Amino acid sequence: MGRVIEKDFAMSRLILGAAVLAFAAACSPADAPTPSASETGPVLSYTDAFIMEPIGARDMTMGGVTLSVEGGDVTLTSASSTSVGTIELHTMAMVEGKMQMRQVEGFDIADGDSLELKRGGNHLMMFDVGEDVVGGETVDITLNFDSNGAPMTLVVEADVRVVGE
Ligand SMILES: [Cu+2]
Repeated sequence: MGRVIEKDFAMSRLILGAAVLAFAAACSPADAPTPSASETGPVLSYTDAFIMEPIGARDMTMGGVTLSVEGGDVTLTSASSTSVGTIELHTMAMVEGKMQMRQVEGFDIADGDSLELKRGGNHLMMFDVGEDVVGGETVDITLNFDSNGAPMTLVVEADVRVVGE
């Protein structure tokens, strides 16, 4: 008895599957079926990548980016750029009325969540900034992640911004 029901269920799934396929084909013939998250692992995306142009003769500055992840948890562990000597991951918090920055080992991003690195909050701290980091230019930053023990990288194109603009 149970087997019969199972078979009927499988059959209706098959018909439904065929209908969905036909519909998808009619809508976007060129699109391949989207692989499930378990096949691809986490997928990272970003917006608002930026670096502040260093002020005056300074060679240090900060940058930021908004990162989102779908399909798994990741940890941002480090960042680098050919235009910057060293990039550290920093938090910023009020301590006894003063803004205080602290270097951290990483920033966790849970599946479906996003991480905002920005001015006045968690940020990318940059030392030995190159002379090509000037307003209006773009600079590539490579972000390194750990995803359940597996390394992942994401290269973001950061706009160089000028303070006050
Ligand atoms: Cu900092």
